Amino acid sequence: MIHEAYLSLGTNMGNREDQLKEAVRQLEEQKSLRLLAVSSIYETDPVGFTDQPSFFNIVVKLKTSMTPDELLAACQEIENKLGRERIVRWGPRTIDLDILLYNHDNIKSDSLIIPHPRMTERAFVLIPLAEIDTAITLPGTSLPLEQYVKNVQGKEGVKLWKTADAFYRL
Ligand code: PH2
Ligand code: MG
Ligand code: MG
Repeated sequence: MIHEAYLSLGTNMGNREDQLKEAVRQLEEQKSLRLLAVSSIYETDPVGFTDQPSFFNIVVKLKTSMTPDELLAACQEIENKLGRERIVRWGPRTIDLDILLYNHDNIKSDSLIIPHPRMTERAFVLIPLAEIDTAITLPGTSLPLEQYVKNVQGKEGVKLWKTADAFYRL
């Protein structure tokens, strides 16, 4: 079975563009996964704990034969790999890979909640997601993605930092 999934990637330490590039490259190297789209890079104000540097965020779309738990493990492995390097170079963990959507599934397990529970409120997720796919609807919701994007427009200082073409070519 081939599944379609979307991931959100974020980083706010070290060389943010290099870390995103390296994470995307490592996703591309996975045998049972194919990247279908990579968004532009957005520079975004930190959400939640605000006393920290601004983030770079992207969203990627992919096809995979992995189960959600296998995909989560692959994401965590990439976080660890980049994290290990960062411990040597710059200290703390600097990349986060979150599964946003997996097919149209609603998943609640001890390890995973899909769709990502806070994604409909987060401009740093919705704006890059809408860039690669405006037409999707989110499972368990009645509004189209566009409507959620309208609701968060102008929040969280989401600024286009580098276009998809200039950032990463698949
Ligand atoms: N990730 C968080 C918390 N806050 N803020 C922005 N702008 N971007 C993120 O990726 C982000 C955040 C926790 O994972
Ligand atoms: Mg996160
Ligand atoms: Mg995470």
